[in-house]
Amino acid sequence: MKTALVTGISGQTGSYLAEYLLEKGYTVHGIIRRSSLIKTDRIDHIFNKITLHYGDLTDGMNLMSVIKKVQPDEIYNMAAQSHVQVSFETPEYTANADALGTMRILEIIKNINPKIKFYQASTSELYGSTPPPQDEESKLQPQSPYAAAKLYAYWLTRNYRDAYDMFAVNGILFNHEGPRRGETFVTRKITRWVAQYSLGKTDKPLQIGNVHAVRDWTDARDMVRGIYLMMQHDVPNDYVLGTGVGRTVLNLLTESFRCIGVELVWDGEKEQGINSATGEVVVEVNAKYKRPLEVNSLIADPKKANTELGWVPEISFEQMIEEMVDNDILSFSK
Ligand code: NDP
Ligand code: GDR
Repeated sequence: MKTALVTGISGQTGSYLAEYLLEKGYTVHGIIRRSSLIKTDRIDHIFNKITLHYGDLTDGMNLMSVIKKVQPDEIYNMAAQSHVQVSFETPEYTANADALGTMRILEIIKNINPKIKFYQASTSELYGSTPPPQDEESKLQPQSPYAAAKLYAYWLTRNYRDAYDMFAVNGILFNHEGPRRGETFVTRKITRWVAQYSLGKTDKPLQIGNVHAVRDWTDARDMVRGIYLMMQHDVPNDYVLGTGVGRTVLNLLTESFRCIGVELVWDGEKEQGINSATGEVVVEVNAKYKRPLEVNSLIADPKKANTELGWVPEISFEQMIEEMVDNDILSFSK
């Protein structure tokens, strides 16, 4: 039986990963941060099957003692300050957690047991202004403090693999979503608002930023399968995971409203979304949600993962959004 340590286990993808590893027969440990309110909603249902340790990526001594105690076979570094817009306001903290945090874990592995396998949660944000489609060979041109911090972590993961013969891999994951997605990311922000609208619980239009940005949205559960396959492959390598289909934020809005039977019409001049049946303004662009630098278009070319890992996503975009809207309707109905 293998032992895995998951940082960021209370986050969206870390929680799905923990479930998946349990299904595979792993003993699962996770690191959570102390907070004044309990934030374990995403892992409450598996609470008795996993072991949690308090910790923080910014605290090297703590990481050292947890890793020594757990003696994992595999470490999945899912923890991060993961919000791109927030990273413009907290660049130093983002670098400390996302860049130096990764370095701390790599150094500990190197020093205490270089046989521990390591997964780094890298991101399509690394490509920044490079036009799509993006694959493992595309130029890395980060456009935010978040992406720059993740670039350091990405390179260090490669460097430790090459220098110390460690099994260290980068999963270069494009956007992934699901009912557990954080509430301030664009998909969940929209599905939550749409759910409230369908229940008559909104008092003003949804406030949104750039509706023209293109992203490749995949279901987080499909991604978790890909992450696992990378870690079980014969040789450590870096892989892009995504569907290969790009959609605008406007497409996402239209699809989310479709789930509640509303046809959304976009007025490009006024930058407003209108309910075609009632004429009501339901979406408004608000500059507050626009970023100092935008990443215009990210669309994966996942050929390498398709051929070398046999990974293909199974859940469609439409299924994923419908599940998110339904799930939000359910929780707002309580
Ligand atoms: P979330 O924001 O949902 O989860 C992040 C997790 O990291 C939370 O458990 C959070 O804890 C924890 N965390 C944050 N800061 C620290 C810290 N200093 N020390 C320890 N733990 C910390 O992110 P996702 O699950 O969506 O993403 C997982 C990883 O994948 C992240 O590294 C993200 O950058 C990366 N990624 C995500 C993509 C996506 O589309 N979801 C795409 C590509 C990469 P708490 O609950 O206390 O805040
Ligand atoms: P992203 O995800 O920045 O791609 O990072 P997010 O959902 O925040 O934004 C996607 C796109 O939507 C535009 N947008 C808005 N975004 C938010 N959050 N809120 C809004 O109101 C809004 N309006 C428009 C954004 O400008 C952007 O173009 C996610 C995170 O999970 C990262 O951790 C991860 O590395 C990348 O995906 C891949």
